[in-house]
Amino acid sequence: MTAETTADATAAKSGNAATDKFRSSGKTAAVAADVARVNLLASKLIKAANDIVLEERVTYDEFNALKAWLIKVGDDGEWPLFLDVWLEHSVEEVATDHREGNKGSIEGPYYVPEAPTQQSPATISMREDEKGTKLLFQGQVRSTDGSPLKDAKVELWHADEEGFYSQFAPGIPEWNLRGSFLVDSEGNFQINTMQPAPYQIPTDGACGQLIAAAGWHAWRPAHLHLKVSAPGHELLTAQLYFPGDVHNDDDIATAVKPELMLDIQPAGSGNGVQTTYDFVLDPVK
Ligand code: MBD
Ligand code: FE
Repeated sequence: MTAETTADATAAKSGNAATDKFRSSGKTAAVAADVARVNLLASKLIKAANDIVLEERVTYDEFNALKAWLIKVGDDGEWPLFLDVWLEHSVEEVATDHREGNKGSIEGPYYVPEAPTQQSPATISMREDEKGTKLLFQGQVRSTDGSPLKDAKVELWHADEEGFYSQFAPGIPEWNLRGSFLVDSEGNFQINTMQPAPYQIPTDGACGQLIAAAGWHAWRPAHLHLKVSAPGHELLTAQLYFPGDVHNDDDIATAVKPELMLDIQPAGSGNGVQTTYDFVLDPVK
């Protein structure tokens, strides 16, 4: 058998990897135990679905198509993808709308904790022949009062130039384009990486089937994923975007915000591009 490459990427492979990662994430322990809350939320969800059936006069054929599709979402391991693309943005909004510091965005299905840690300045782990435009990503982490956070950590993960994530597409080194970076004594970080490509969610699984059937598109604009943390501060989960990407205005995951747009400049080194973005974290109240 020959080694797998990204040409072997399928919805089921990335979906099942995302499902397995979620199962082992510890997040499943958060299942609500409060009967009143479950009653409220489950009743509202069921009522909303029934209202649609009555209002739109949904047929048995459509009901059965829904059943078949929901079964396929599970078979393809695409529940994390489906929920993160079409629902997480509202959950993120509720979770963070009290913040005075940085705007955040959704985590998405492809975060992996405990990436190798490096002291900034650093180069993220990548293949020797990693394709794409070199990107120097730098900035400072501060608290809402303006003080630099010297004990902050910047976790960065993103797709490669073909739009693939390590650990979710086959044939990519485990920690490729994933890293955890410790800032310097002034809260500054400098990370060398590669500019990611726009990302198309898998078209050959249940989510892709829905997108095609509904006449939508499957694209997210190119993005960097980040988790920025510091002692005594709320964890910031964010994404940053590149000006001019055609999908900045119609992200399938509704996760773009104007505050998350990068300012991309030619690199001082003469090779590639660079950008400076400062993060402001809210102290834990
Ligand atoms: C991604 O890369 C992503 O960031 C989200 C939110 C959903 C699917 C793929
Ligand atoms: Fe992503």
